[in-house]
Amino acid sequence: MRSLKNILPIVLKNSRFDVILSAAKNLSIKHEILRHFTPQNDNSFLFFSSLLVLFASFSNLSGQEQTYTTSDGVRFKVETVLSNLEIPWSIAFDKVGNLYFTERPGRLQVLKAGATQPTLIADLDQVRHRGEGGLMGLALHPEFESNGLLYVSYTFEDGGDIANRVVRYRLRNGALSDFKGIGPVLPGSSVHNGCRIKFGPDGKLYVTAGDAANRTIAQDRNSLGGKILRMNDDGSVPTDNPAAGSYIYALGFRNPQGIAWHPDAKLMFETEHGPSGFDGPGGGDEVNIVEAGKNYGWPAIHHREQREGMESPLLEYTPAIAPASAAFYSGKAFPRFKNNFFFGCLRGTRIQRIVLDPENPRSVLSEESLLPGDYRRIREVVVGPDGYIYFSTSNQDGRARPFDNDDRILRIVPVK
Ligand SMILES: [Ca+2]
Repeated sequence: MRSLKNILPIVLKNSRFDVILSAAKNLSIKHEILRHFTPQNDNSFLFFSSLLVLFASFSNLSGQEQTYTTSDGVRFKVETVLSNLEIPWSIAFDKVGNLYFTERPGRLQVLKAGATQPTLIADLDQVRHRGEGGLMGLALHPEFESNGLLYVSYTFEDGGDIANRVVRYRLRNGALSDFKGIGPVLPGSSVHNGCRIKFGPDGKLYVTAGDAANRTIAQDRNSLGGKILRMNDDGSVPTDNPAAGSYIYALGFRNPQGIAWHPDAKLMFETEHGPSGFDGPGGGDEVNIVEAGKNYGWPAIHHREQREGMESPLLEYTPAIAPASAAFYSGKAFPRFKNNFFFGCLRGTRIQRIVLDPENPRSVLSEESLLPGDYRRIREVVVGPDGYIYFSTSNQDGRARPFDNDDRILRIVPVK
């Protein structure tokens, strides 16, 4: 149950029915509000809803947060880790539990293990934060604890052009040094910048590149837009990539925002946004299993369309839910989540949980929506070394009404 502390200021500051109803989403009083009042600005509504919130809160004086239960009986609650952030885009943990994160305007911060407030590492002034672009991806080198190598991806102005790139720094004593561009400069735009970066189980760096709102480049093997790229940790082309001398690992993507590997099968799962009207019929958000050299169709095929030589998605969502991340569960805190696939949804305002067949990870057994609407736009989802599921909100991006303490990084923790 959302606490009085969170709800009451919203009730007292807003006379708008939809705002109060949204704040009261998890409370049993929501039904009471709907039963007694119709959507109009009226003082009696404000007064009575305040009383109802007070009443509901008194029944929860223990201070416990709401307990949620999944369809298969897993009980959990949500804790706030950090508040008052601005579009936290990527989260990465080191092995001792320090939580590094990017904020799209350009900040790189760390929440040290055991701390309650983050420490600013850098505010990257070369980042161009406009539209959907800005400081996005973050990855720690597999040997980060010994070499301090840290990778970020961001939008910047390359001459007169908008572009994206991956860069590497060395983090030592809390400060960045040894700047190095990693791999090629990538197409950019105010939208569809890709920019998710992660090290795969093979130790290679994978980089998602969007179509930069120029859909034809996704099928053009001479462009790096609309691709998933694979590179060595120093930015060079691996000798075992699908095509000799090329960064391209797979092609035909519109705006891939999440990649993660199945812990046992080592298959790469990817989430991406489908067309949004100007470049095709709406919806068509995708989850794909991405394999070397394959073509995922954009823009030649979309939604569930099929074509020889192209891959149709494993899962497809219409209307759009705007999947924004990808994570596999491999922690100990939630045994029932083992090898489940999770991703945050912006427009879909939830975390989607995909249960795969343990005998065949290419087969979906079931899926369910967690926390629908409760935190509005959800972007990053990451499993921490403690086994808790960390996620970020994206309500300061101009596309939602933020809660008072947005944006936030939160975590899903088990309840016995
Ligand atoms: Ca596709």
